[in-house]
Amino acid sequence: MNNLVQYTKDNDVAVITIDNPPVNALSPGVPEGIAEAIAKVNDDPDVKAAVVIGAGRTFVAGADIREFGKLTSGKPRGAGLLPLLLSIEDCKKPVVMAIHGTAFGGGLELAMAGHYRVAAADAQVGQPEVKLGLIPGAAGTQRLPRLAGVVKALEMCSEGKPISAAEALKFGVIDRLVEGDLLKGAAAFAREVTGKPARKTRERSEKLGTAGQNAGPIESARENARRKQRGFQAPLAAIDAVEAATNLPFEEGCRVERKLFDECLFSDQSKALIHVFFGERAVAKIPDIPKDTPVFPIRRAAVVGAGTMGGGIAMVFANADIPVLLKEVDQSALDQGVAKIRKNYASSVERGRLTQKEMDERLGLIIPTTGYDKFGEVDMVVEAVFEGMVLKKQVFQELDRICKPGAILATNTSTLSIDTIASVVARPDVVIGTHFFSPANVMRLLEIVRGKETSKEVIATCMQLSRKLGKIAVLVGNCRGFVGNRMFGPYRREAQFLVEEGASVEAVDRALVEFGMAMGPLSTGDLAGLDVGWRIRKEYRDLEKPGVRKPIAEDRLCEMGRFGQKTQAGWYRYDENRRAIPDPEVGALVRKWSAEAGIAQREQIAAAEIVERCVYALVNEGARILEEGYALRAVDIDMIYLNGYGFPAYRGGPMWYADTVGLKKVYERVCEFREAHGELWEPAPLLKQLAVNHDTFAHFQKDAVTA
Ligand code: 3H9
Repeated sequence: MNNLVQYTKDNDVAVITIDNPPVNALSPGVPEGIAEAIAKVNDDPDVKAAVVIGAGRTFVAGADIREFGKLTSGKPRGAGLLPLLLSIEDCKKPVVMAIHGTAFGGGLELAMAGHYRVAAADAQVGQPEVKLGLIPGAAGTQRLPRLAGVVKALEMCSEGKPISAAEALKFGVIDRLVEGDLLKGAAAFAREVTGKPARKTRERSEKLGTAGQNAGPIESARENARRKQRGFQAPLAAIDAVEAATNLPFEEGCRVERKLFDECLFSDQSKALIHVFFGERAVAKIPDIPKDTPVFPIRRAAVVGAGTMGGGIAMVFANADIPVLLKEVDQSALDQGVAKIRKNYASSVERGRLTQKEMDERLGLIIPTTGYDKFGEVDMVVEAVFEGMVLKKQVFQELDRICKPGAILATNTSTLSIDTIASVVARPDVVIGTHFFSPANVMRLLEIVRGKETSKEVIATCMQLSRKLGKIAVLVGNCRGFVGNRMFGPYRREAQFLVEEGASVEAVDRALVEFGMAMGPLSTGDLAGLDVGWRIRKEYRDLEKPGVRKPIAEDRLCEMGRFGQKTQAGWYRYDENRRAIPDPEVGALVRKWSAEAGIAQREQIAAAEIVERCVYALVNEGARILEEGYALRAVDIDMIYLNGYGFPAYRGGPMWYADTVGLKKVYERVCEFREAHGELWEPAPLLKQLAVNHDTFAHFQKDAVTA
């Protein structure tokens, strides 16, 4: 036996322990070790049954995802595990799978090859492969419908969400919940079933249904996948594979699954989604802030400002079971803020996402106040007042006076300098940016902004806290717009230029939605409120370079009071349900303004050019940010765009996407745009350098973020 799989005996029960930390992935050596152990079970006359269990925190979390990255050819894969699973099912003695933690992907496939499955109450099982752009590749799509039924298997394989042990029991995926010691319970179960005929999952058919019964659920699964996971290929492939289980014998179904699995494995989508899986974990690793940096406990928090952002942030703390003070200047604004929070929670209760009891508990953790009296007790404050430096400075001076030593003083500013804010306090080392995205209680992204004086402990604390808050935190530097909004500027600028050059508003939005963006750039402006950018532009007008083209239409729309959804008119008109209606008046106005400004009109602007103009503008600015060190790695930028700006996960993020296109090609196109549209398209030196060296953004990394 190798050291990844141990074989021991508990009297007449063999115990096969998989020990491949941290998550017992099926790395090379693990399947071989299990196969050897099963052979021993067959050969040992004293052994009557076997238990397979995971060492450490979990059963098996699936195939080793790192191995997928090493595969380069189109040679069929996945076949390796199948013979092992057949040999387990063919074992002459009952094999009981004992599940704790997570039996995911190949882990659940392994478990389903056992004759029985028992699980700890807090265990979870699932086929999350679609989240990696894959489908189950070791007969998961064939065995799961035989155990759980076609409808449940369709859902689990195409959506990738795990189910709890209790639900798994209900659907027949597991046979018993074990209380107390899992191994003891599993061994006792194994003795109970010893001598009884053990059923092979692959030979079951009672839950497979008839063609007539399955047609509806399969079609509605496809419809759901197209709607809810627009643009993702793997969910549809997973449904095809489950369908094969319903109309083909097991072995043939496995062949269909393997073919689909291989197609997915070598797709750009899967490579992008695996990049996202590791990316979400990579952003937590900051080279100059080691893992053992001390962190402060955040037991109580406070939020200043009960507007949309402040209220959302207070909910984030309450959702993580952290009591939070919510402060507003006067009672009526406070009441309004609290009413909005209550309404948000109530709508979650209505939709069945929260129980009334949970809502009450969470509301109970939010303590409304109009004064700073209790601020001396909190470990962290997030300021979320109106975006103006004078006001922010006043708030921070107040916080400096009242908060206890060591309390973190965070600002939710999206545009102002952290260092200027920090300059008014006597303890700038505890000042940090925590830039939440709206709606704060929904969006996963949190930009953590490092000021010049921010201490490593404060950064480490915020990064760790973000996990508890259910956020993906990315450390960024203190430049204007930080990372996300700084890149969004050129992206939206190009969208507007395109309209001013003759593309319709709808054509620009449609091209980017078809590319995979959650929303088109012009619709996004309408949603956020066009007046927000308008006000900021007015404030920064003196920074504008004379003679450089700038968008004209959006300011004019604002001058007309067209602020977007909130005024029922912006780039589009909106009905009372906030549904967008194309507005020919906008087209006519923009044509007029463009003519006055002497902007040449083009007959036709292809969707591909619209995408290139907008997305390469993101990439070019991203390259500058990387070079200047305001983001540590390209993957950090990617995670910001996926979690805060609706960039399609199956394209991996803007920088990954550019690597996929090829930086030489991107650079050449940027140069063409420079020729056609002027200096705004000056290629970032880093883009040029990497393109010339046939390199990628993925290889580029800074040692520390520029503060
Ligand atoms: C599959 O199974 C295909 C099959 O059909 C078979 C085909 C033939 N491989 O997330 P954490 C690493 S596809 C390699 O921070 P948690 C992870 O990167 C697979 N590494 O912990 C991290 O490393 P680091 C289907 C893996 O407690 C460390 O382990 N399975 C794998 O928050 C700790 O992870 C999945 O998609 C892996 N499979 O969450 C499950 N899994 O410390 C993917 C984790 O260097 N995994 N690592 O950053 C998960 O969902 C979560 O990791 C899990 C634990 C819930 C298990």
